[in-house]
Amino acid sequence: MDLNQFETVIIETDLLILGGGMAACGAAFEAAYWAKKHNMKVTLVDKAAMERSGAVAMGLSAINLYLGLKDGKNTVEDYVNYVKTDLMGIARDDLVANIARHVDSTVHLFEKWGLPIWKDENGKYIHEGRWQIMIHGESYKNIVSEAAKNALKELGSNGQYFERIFITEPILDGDRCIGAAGFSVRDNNFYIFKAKAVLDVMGGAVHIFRPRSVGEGLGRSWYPPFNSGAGAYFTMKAGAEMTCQEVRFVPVRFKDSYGPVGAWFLLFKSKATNARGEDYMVKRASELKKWAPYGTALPTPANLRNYLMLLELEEGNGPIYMRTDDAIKELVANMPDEKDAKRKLKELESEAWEDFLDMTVSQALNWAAHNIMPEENPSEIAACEPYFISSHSGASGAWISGPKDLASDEYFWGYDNMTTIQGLFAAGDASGASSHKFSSGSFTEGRIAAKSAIAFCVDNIQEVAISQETIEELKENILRPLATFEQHKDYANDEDVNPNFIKPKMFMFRLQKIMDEYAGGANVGFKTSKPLLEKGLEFLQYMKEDAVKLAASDLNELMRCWENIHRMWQAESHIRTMLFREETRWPGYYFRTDFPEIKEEWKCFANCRWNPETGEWENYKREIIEMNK
Ligand code: SFD
Ligand code: AMP
Repeated sequence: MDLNQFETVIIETDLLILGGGMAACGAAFEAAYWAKKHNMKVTLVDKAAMERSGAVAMGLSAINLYLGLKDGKNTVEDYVNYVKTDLMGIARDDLVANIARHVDSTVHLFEKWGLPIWKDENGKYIHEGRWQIMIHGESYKNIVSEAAKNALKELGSNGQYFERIFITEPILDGDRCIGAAGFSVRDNNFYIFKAKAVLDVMGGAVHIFRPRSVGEGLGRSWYPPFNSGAGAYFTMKAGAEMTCQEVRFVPVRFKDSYGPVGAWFLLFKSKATNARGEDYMVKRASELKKWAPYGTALPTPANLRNYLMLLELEEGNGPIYMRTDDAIKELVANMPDEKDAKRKLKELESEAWEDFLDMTVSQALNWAAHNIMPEENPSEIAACEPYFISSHSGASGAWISGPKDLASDEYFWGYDNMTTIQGLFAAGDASGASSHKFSSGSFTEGRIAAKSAIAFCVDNIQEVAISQETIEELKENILRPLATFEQHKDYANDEDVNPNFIKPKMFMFRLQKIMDEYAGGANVGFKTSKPLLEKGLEFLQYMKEDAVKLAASDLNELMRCWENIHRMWQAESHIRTMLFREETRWPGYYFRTDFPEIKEEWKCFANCRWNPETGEWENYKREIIEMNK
């Protein structure tokens, strides 16, 4: 590929929204309202097509965050306590509460835009659990992205969105973020986006750890493989403070195809057992006392539910089963007559299949392929490989300012959701320490962040400037893998094996092997220790040296190269923060064999920062402060 063919396109805007997922759609919707008032430009950039990009690509079968504040059953404080307990005491009350107090209105908007929400005979939402409501959500992302696009279109020439442009790097002016660089994955265009405020909503990180599915199902993962760590990389590379980079999420899912378990546990009241039919949550209840007060609270935190299951597997009591058959029998047994029981059985069968068809189609195929009928057979469940996703039950992401009325002075620095870099905002999976926001909360947080980012633009109206030298430097660096391939491709007769370069797929396998074996991946039972982490870090340094030799034969591979560099940074911050926290706090997510207990002195945030001036990492503790009430 001739690099001289690459055009440099410069786009100028006020607010730049990076990503096109749930948080980005919320941001675009809200930003359009405030931009109209202040005559501001809003530009959104997604690496894929918004209609099906991000985690909600396949759809969802539930909205996991809805408080129903009007009904008076739940309060914002209840939700804050739930989230904090689930994360073993580590959460920012102010951030969780800010989302929780606004989320209901988001859900009502989704319904207005056409999302079908399950209702009972009185027209009330059907709850899966206390905070979760059921939806017919196969087209969830289409509905939400259409509303976001419409909002931008209403701004006329002040609103635009770009699809299939991959963002690689932040652009800085001192301690302020003034834009981003990227490239089109469809044509030879290199992009510079100049902005007064930048909102990073580029999602979580998948395929950093070796997945359970390798050759036979490579690419199959619970969270979308195309969320490859850009969210965290962007803020880290800008020099922003990060939080909870050690808090990965290990979900338990139906084995091999990663089907969701929430509806089974909460809606169908199913139990999970070992191969002997023993309910490990009952059998091992005494283990939970070691992790008090969180272990003895209800519901049991997700990582501890995992942990009890992992103990069963260690003792050789697998496979672990979701007892779908027993759950359905139990629900039907409560019906007064046979006709009702038959109708109920049909209804439950259809709900069970829809749960997968709405959000994890391959799990339905897996059932069909293995002759599984949920009303007749139990199904295997298993702990997945770890993911970085702060919107579900993980917490990693940027350290952001809270809302003025709820945040303590230490947690507030002028604008909601602004990172420690001026003009750089984060939300959804890209912001940390406010878990359990899910799809509705991420959209809501995007709204909060966008409103605040527009306020930043209003307060900082002067134009920003990016020098030609910076642009040329970025272009050369970002397109380097294409140049490397071009230069050396004829040295060997196999494109993938060449001593002069490394292809992104090999690079990814190498990263995943390090993370799996040294940083507590699925294949070592999520266990690690100081010597293992230090060895992993050593191997990561060699990878960093080799990263300059990444090679791409086309635009798609160029994207793969950068995805893996982003992953590598997330991996390094993860290892460093696990090393820093000398305790085991989330035993079902990772277990430090050298520090096997939870410790009061570590009831704090473990934050980190990559210093762009020195190129060194810093780790430090931050206090957990309750919100102002
Ligand atoms: O079953 C770049 N989620 C669930 N949420 C719920 O409310 N209910 C559920 O039922 C949920 N479950 C679930 C969920 C997700 C998945 C995959 C499954 C099941 C199978 C979680 C939500 O989906 C999640 O919380 C939100 O989507 C998070 O929102 P956000 O905006 O932080 O991330 P995103 O939607 O993935 O969007 C990311 C965007 O960034 C783009 N992007 N753009 C440009 N340049 C780059 N370099 C980029 N890198 C990424 C992406 O294209 C995307 O647009 S259940 O488990 O509980
Ligand atoms: P999941 O399908 O595991 O992503 O779960 C969907 C929702 O149900 C999330 O809010 C989970 O925290 C919650 N959940 C799943 N399983 C359980 C359980 N056994 N007990 C309590 N909450 C659960």
